[in-house]
Amino acid sequence: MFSVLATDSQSSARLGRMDLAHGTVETPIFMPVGTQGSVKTLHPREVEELGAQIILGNTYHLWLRPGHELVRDFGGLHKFTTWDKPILTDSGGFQVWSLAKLRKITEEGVRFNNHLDGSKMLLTPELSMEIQASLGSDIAMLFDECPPYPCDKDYAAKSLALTTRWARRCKAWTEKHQPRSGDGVQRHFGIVQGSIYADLREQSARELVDIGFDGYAVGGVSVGEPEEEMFRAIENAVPFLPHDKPRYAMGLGTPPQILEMIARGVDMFDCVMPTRVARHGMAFTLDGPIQIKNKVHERDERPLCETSPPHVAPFSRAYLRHLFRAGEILALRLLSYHNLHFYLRLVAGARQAIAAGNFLAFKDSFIRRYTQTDP
Ligand code: PRF
Repeated sequence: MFSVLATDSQSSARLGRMDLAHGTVETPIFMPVGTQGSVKTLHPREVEELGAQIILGNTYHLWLRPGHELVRDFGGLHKFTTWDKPILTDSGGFQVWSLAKLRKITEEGVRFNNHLDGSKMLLTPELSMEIQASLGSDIAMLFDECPPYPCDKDYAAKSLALTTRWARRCKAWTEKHQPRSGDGVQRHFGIVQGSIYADLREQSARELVDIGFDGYAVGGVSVGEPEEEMFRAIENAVPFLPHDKPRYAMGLGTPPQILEMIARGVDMFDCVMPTRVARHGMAFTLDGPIQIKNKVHERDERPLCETSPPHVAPFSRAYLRHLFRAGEILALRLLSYHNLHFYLRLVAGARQAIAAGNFLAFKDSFIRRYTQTDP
């Protein structure tokens, strides 16, 4: 399902190809987030046009509304949304943690009051896999606990032991039910936890690899820890993950962080950042992010960025600023489109550089320009 096509001689970066039920994905890849079955503000054809190869959906949200059985009865998430390329679904534990009220973790699963109507619910490893099977995603994530930061070692160790026991239950469920995605099989990725503790990250990775999954994610990162801790968490997990399986860093990051993670051997990323900040007027450029609502752009004739896609390039910063200030929906759409294009172009550039054998030079020159402040 995954082949490494080239490895960088100066870093751990790799170029790969993932063959999934709904198509092929080239790695390193960025996955736009479509939590509710929609990449916010964009038409699925626009997301395709941007060159997105795989998007993300969320078990928690789609389970609560409209319900996984309804989606299943419509032929799965691909048919329901009209997105016919690969989809990865997150397992729900992390979203329960960040959105629901009165959560309680037990051996059985997570009990919580849902954030829509407050009703009491229980999400278990088996139910998470059942929901993801009904959604028919190409890749389903295992049900894990993402410990908060900071987190003492005792809690992190107990939490990771629970994540491993839940991983075994997820594996048992998928072996019994053999979930499918369209005409193919659904793939399942384990999630390495262990907070900031090197030995716990190693233990988590080894235990998951021992159970055996199609790919491995590093979770519990980008939860408020300093950036060096985040890089270290990846460095502590990657050596214990198989070379021939995809690696996914969940829920990050800034453009420089993505390149740093690729250099550390990560193949897949997802993040709400490009679309979320777009809706607040922030646009990514090769010279770093800009806030389009700022007065400096009032008479700025330039496009957002010299790499803006054809749909966005003709608009001046002044016009985009005006749209934001006037509360026009087009502003949110254009910045979302631009920012996703920026992220997808970034990983495409990384792939090209790995293939050409100059990834580190590409990374360093991108970061140098991106972080340079005006003289
Ligand atoms: N686990 C799951 N989803 C996630 C995370 C995690 O640890 C994170 C943490 N960065 C984002 N999304 N299941």
